Amino acid sequence: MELILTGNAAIALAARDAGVALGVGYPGTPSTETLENLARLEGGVAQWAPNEKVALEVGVGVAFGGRRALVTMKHVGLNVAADPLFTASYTGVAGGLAVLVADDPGMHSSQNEQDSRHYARAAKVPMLEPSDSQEAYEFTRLAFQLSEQFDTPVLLRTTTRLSHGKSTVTPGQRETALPAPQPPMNPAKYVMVPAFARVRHRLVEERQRRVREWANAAPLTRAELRDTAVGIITSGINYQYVREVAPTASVLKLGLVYPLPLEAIRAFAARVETLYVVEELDPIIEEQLAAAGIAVIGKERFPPLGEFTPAVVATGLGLPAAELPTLELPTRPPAMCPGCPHRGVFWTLKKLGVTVAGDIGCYTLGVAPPLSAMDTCVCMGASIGVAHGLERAGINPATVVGVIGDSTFLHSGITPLLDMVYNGSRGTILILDNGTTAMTGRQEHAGTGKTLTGAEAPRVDLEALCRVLGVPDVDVIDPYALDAMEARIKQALAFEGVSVIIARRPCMLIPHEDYPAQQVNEELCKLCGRCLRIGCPAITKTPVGEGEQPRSRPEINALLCEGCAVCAQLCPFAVITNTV
Ligand SMILES: Cc1ncc(C[n+]2csc(CCOP(=O)(O)OP(=O)(O)O)c2C)c(N)n1
Repeated sequence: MELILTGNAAIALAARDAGVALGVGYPGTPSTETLENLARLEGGVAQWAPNEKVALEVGVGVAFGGRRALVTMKHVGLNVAADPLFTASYTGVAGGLAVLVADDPGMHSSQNEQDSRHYARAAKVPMLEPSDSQEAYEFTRLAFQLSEQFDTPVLLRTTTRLSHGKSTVTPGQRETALPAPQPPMNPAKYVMVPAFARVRHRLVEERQRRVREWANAAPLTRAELRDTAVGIITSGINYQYVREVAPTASVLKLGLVYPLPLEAIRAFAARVETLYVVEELDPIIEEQLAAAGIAVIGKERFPPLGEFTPAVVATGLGLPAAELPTLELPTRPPAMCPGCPHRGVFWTLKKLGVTVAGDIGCYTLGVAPPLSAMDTCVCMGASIGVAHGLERAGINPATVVGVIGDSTFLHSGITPLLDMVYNGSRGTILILDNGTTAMTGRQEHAGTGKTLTGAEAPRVDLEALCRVLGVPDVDVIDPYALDAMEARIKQALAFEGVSVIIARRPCMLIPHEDYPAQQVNEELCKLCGRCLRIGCPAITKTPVGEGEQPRSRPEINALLCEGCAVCAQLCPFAVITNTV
């Protein structure tokens, strides 16, 4: 049976077929659909964790219990999960543990483009990198086998093109004889106190040598000898680009990108005249080969940043770059949806002229014009710590607001809030509770009352949670009610302690109350343009008048308008009203 699958769907199918007891992760583009696909498969079991560290720890627990686990995350998620990863490398596993880490060269949807291959090297765990959906399927299955054979977690690295691109997959046999769970009964292996860890570290070094030896002879290290004038070492999606632009060149395709199969590489290097390494982002293979005394041409010809394309690869190889057909499309920067509950919040913060320590989610769009109301954004959860740090730097906390989404708060906002309270900081934190993880496609979380599969689940009470952390001033407001919101934020800014204001309104992409669309009274509109300054895609403008002061006539598209009436509230002439 041949299927056409994305890389993510292929990984999910492979995990199901490999008999995983659990898929667990935290959403993050481009990895997110993997668990969503797994949950939809017959026999597939998947759940969201509040963050990647917890996800990996749960996966480690499944593996310690003798069953297989797939853990999924995007590249920055591996930073969060790094702590358990490094020590799980020492403990090893019982059941197979595969950790999908999806990198995002080119930053289609990320705040940096770090190269996760560094983690394989730093944590001393094998890393597989598939080149198409068939390999995504096969390498996932292989990851579980290798994990068990070599007693190690195995990283499975994809990049956006692989995760989201589709190609054919012929699945293998589904495993039927699944092992019974077994509690861990070997403290010397699973309790990493120094005395035990020293022994385990020795085994890890020995394991590296054995995995490398295996990879030298394994079919996933594939020397394709053609014209030997040029040899190219590559992996992942770049293998496809290399084949496309240099079909006659010899290629050493690496399936295992850590540890490198040095003997196989040496043998290949000896067969070709000029040797290139084609790798996106960092010169990880190149530097290891240089250290092993294998001369290659790499980053001197290929950029160390951004996503490769066939044209980039061709140029680096000194070949003519094929012109890709270009489509004349207008640029469409991301924007908050019509009715998005975040819009009024940023309008208000801009109006108040406060410094906004932002965070990651749809609300990061608050930085974009015309709202332009965010001053910092580092990583998930950083808003609260940064607001705290600004206060410690001596900036008046009555002029600073930390803004964080509900999913992000549960991911990594609880401890920095606790830190503010514990260390006697003062400041205002806004939790934008839109009842979902909107940014990555509306995933459930511990605050939504539903699990990944949509089943009912306990819903964490954010107000109670903040109070129990010791926050003395906690309140819930409606982000559609601009005046009341402004007054409450002012009150919090004046408060001599920590305030948390939860702005609660559902995301427009999840079930929500319906409101009548708004309309502008064309005759009474004074063309002041204020309603256009909230950047609502439902409000279009037509240029009117000529001369020195061209004006724009706003018009509300009734099909797009969600009726939030934020525009109506800020119209100074009250000419925006309900359509019904
Ligand atoms: C460590 C890490 N994991 C995952 C992501 C991907 N990601 C970015 S924002 C976000 C959550 C956004 O949800 P929420 O905070 O509720 O804000 P919303 O988008 O709903 O406004 C996720 C999962 C990331 N950037 N970093």
